Amino acid sequence: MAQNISLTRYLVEQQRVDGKIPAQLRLLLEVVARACKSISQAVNKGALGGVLGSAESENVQGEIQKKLDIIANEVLIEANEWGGHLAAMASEEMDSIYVVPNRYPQGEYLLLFDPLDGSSNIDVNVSIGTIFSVLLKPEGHPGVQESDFLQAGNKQVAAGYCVYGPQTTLVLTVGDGVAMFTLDREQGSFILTQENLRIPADTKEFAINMSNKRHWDAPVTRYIDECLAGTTGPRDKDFNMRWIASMVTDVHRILMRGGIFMYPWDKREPEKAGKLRLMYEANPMSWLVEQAGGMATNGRERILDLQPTKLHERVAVVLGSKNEVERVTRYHDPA
Ligand code: AHM
Ligand code: MG
Repeated sequence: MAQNISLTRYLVEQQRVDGKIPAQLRLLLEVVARACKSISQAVNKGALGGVLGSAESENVQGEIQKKLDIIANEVLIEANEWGGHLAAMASEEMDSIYVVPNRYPQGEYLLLFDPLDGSSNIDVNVSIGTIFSVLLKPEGHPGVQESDFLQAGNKQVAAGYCVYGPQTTLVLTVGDGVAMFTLDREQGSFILTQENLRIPADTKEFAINMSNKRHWDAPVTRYIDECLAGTTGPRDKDFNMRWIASMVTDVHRILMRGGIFMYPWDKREPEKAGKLRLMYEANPMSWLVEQAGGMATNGRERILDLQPTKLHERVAVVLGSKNEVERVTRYHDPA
């Protein structure tokens, strides 16, 4: 790999070589990356920047918002609204869509994001992140409405996330594999540090919130019990467990070294399909995982083929190393 390839150069070269990235999309991705740099700075300042703690407000899903949830949301909106590349945005932290104001030109893309994923980790200095997904606004009518966003994940034109951890790392796909960039704080730019990320098909590491075990459905309990039995059980190998409670960080680990991540449906709120959001979390992460050779289902179906019926829809998530995700999916629906 050539040395010191910035995100800008990477995107320009992708645009030039095979035309995969139209100019507006390139601008969009650069603007999102710039916003992530600002969020990273706010995260780094922590208590010194007065950004920790609760904002004492609730989002549309009834979750208490942290100050950083709101700051990250505002940073993403302010960075993206004026460039002419977007028609509208939707966020986990906003009740309804945000249409680009009339004073700015309207573009053809729709941007969706979870501005600060892993909110419960903000105040305890554990890695958190931003997740984003890009769609094209459907043609055929002027303006933009909420139904324009209700597209299956297989329609995404770009997806990625930025982890604010020991390093700030941006991971991106435009449907041609997965590339990773690390923020060089001295240069102030994201530098390409790995291309063509691959998730091994097999793994010995699972990620699930074990404290919910008594609420799970039988197939999930069966899978985890078999992992826990280790060399004395049917899997004939010992498993390791990790649960960071920031999906972005758990998925990043899986992209780096394999593993399986699950946030399944459970009996606590049976009317909800799952905890995680389809449009802001599951779809972008599922596409990244598939682009790296992994697999993502809701236990039964491929996540990317699910037709959303509402913006803040929730979904059960099983993703990561292909052979393990296949196994969990098989346990849900034995042939
Ligand atoms: P958030 O977007 O409000 O932070 O919620 C999503 C997070 C995921 O990042 C993580 O996998 C999960 O919620 C953790 O949930 P729990 O605290 O139930 O383990
Ligand atoms: Mg989240």
